[in-house]
Amino acid sequence: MTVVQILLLAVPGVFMSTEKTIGQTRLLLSKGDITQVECEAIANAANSRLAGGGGVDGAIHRAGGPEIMAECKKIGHCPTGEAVITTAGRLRAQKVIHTVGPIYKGRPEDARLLTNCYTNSLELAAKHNLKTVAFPSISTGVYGYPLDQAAPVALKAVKKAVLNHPDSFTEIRFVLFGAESYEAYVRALQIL
Ligand code: AR6
Repeated sequence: MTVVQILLLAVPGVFMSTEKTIGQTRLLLSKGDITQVECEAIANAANSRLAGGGGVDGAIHRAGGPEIMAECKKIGHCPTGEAVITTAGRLRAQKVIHTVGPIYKGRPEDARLLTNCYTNSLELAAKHNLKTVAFPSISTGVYGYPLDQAAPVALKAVKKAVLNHPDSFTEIRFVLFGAESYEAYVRALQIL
């Protein structure tokens, strides 16, 4: 290996793989806005009242229109770690899966609840025969989960769910908002 190659490998994100295949499922990391993604389902980082809010939740409701909130109101509540499904309104996706991440407190419970978000979201997607699913980085905004801890938890949970549902998904994509988030997931993917 040349000195130039060694230096490039040391720069995060350069020459590091941003996808992996698990069985028949492509696990992909991309940067961007999840409201613009063309997957069959997109996940939302919601709150337990399904009341809308800031961050990705606000962006999804703004882009998808009032139909999504109307269904959220009918459902009413979603406990932390659980997931519910609604229409995607005007979005390109067919469905939005709303899941409620834990508010980070630095306890082992956090990782268990964050794992449940991905597991339960993918259970719901499989049940509805939604084969391509996009996730934001749940809990790592307003809910304060450190990215370097959340990324490996998220990827491990998705890997396990894919192995449990070998025929259900063709593509699972993380749509990461900003370089810091993207790079944390790229690092976590290397050791998955
Ligand atoms: N596309 C993809 N990711 C995004 C987008 C977007 N358009 N916008 C933000 N992110 P957050 P949480 C990233 O705060 O931490 C809401 O008020 C963002 O950079 O949206 O689970 C809810 O109603 C971050 O990396 O969700 C809840 O009350 C990630 O999405 C609470 O926030 C998650 O940040 C949930 O907090």
